[in-house]
This record gives sequence, C-alpha cells and structure tokens, in this order.
Amino acid sequence: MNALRVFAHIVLQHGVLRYSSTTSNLGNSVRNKLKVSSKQLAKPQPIDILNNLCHEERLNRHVLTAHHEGVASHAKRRKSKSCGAAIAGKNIIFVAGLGGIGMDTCRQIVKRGPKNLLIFDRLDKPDYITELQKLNPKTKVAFYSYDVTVPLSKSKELLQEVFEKYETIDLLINGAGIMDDHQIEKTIAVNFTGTVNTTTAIMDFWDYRNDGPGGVIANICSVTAFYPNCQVPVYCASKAAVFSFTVSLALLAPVTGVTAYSINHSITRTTLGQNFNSWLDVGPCITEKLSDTPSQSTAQAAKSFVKAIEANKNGAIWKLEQGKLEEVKWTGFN
Ligand code: NAE
Repeated sequence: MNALRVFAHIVLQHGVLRYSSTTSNLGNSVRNKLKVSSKQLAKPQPIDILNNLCHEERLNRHVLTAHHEGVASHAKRRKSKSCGAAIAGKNIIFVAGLGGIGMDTCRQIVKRGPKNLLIFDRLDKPDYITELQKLNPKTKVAFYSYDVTVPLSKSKELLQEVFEKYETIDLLINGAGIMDDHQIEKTIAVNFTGTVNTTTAIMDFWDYRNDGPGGVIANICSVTAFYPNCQVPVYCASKAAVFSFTVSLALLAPVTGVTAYSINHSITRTTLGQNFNSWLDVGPCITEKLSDTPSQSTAQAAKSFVKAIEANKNGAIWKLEQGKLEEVKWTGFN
C-alpha cells in the first residue's frame, strides 16, 4: 500500500508548512486526473500530499463519474454564482457562533450584511442574538439549538428544516470545540466527529452529484493541529483531524462543488482553556502557562476571520495569530 509507505513529517515554522515523504510523485498523477485548476487550489498544493493517502482508484472513479455527469457545467454555474462578496447578501450558518471566538466573529459578519445569519449552538444566549440583530437590522439573525454530538440523522433533520425555510445556504462555519483532555471521547466527538457529521449532513443539499449548487465550508481548526501542545495531545490531535478532513474536502471540490479552507487560531483569549485538564495530568498548570503566552483578543481574531472568509480560497490554510492573518504556504514534499 502506497499509503503505508508514506512518512509525513509536518513542521509549522515561520508560517511555512513542510512535508517530507518517502513516496514517489503519486500526487501529481492523481492531480492530473482530477484536473484541478490553479484557480481552484492554492499553489503549492497541500492536496498533492493528501492525495498520497487517498485510495487512488476509488477517487478516480468518483472523478470520472463526476465528469460524465457534467461537472464542467456545474463549475461554470458555481463560478458565476460565487462572484462578488462572500458575506454580503449570503445565507450563513455558524456552528458555535455564541462562544468567545464565535460571537466576535458574528459581530464582524453581521456588519458586512449577510442576508441571513443562522447561529447553531448548544448555548442559548438570547441577549447575544438580540445584540447581533440590532447591529444590522437588514440582516436576519436566527438561533437554532444544536449539539454537534447528536447522531448524523438529527443533523440532517435540522438542515432539512433550514433548507426548507431558507432554500439556499452559501457558507457553513464549523467552530464547536472543547479543550479538556480528561474527556477524551467527548473531545473527539465535539471537535472532530461533530464537524464531520455537520459537513456530511449539508452535503445532501450541496453536492453536485445530488444536483446541488455547491457551497463553502470554513472549519475552525487550530495552530495546535501542526504545532501540538503536548500537555493536551487529545485536543491537538482532534484539531489535526479536522485539518486533515478539511484538506480532503478541498481536494474533492471538483467532484462535490463544495470548497473548504481551514481557520487556525493561535492562542485567543476566551474561556476555552479556563478549566481544562491535561492528559494524564502531565501539565497541571497549563492555564497559568497559557496566560503567559503571547495571545490575541477575540476582536482581533474576528477581523482576521472575516478577511479569510472574504478571500474565499479553496484549500487555503489560514493562520490567525496575534491580530495578523497569514496564509500558510505549503512547500510540498522535500
Ligand atoms: P469557547 O469555549 O468560548 O467556545 C466554544 C464554542 O463551542 C461555544 O460556542 C460552545 O457552545 C461550542 N460547543 C462546545 N461544545 C459543543 C457542542 N457539543 N455542540 C455545539 N457547540 C458546542 O472557546 P473558543 O476559544 O471561542 O473556541 C471556539 C473554537 O475555536 C473551538 O473550536 C476552539 O477549539 C477553536 N480555537 C480556539 C483557540 C483559542 O485559543 N481560544 C485556538 C485555536 C482554535 C488556539 C488553541 O487551540 C489553544
């Protein structure tokens, strides 16, 4: 198995993500078959690396089928649809829009005039919804109670209700997260499975192969996906999993019509790390250590976040650190 021979080494240094591998140039052959244009994916392409981990034959079958079903015409339609702003006039779902990062980002989003902002959260904070609504009366803000750990069928039911009411959704932001390495299964359920399930559920309505219009997904990952804090390895690994999933989504965009990019915050002052436990209690004073580390406010992070949304770049890896937004360059296998 080619996949088993892959030895991927990831380092995030000075904004550069590097992979090294013992594999041959398999990625190029898959990319050629996918006919991924330079416009669809940032160069150099993270997709090449992840292609090595895919089952080539299965992927090719999807691509061939997709071509037979007229992906090209879908792509054209999508291109004409996606011209212009990525927020103004759009229908947006923000999962976990009422947390620290979520709420400040929602404030910035609402100021840019989406048609509808639908906040899915397990938190119920009516005051926050009222505040957002007042910020821009032209945007309709609605709240849906949603726990991302519900079974996939429940996520689909909720989205069915939403699509019946709003007809189109343009952007899905997945942001639910917890950091508590004593709760291993819950961390994976919220941070990873929750994002995968919500994404899977929306595919019923977006996927080109279901004659959907496509869509855009912004997944909140973390710089810890690349640069783990070993005191919370479960949290970091769950974020690395979401990152990997996001790269695959971007790779599949020519087939599904759904583009994706990752949003990777560095330490941002919220309550996320306030009461967390380290794995096996390897680092009992993490909260204090975190407060000594350079960080950013949620307001700073929110401004960077909306810039990334406006850039609307499939496959982009955005780093949001100390008030700055940077697209991490992927140098490919060395
Ligand atoms: P927060 O605790 O304020 O927000 C967490 C959000 O997730 C809340 O809206 C909460 O309701 C929602 N949530 C949790 N469990 C849920 C569930 N079962 N169903 C639905 N929603 C659920 O923390 P935050 O810092 O605003 O975190 C928001 C996202 O940003 C999380 O995914 C987090 O991992 C990510 N993030 C935060 C930071 C940070 O420093 N605050 C960083 C990167 C990514 C840097 C680090 O990784 C340390």
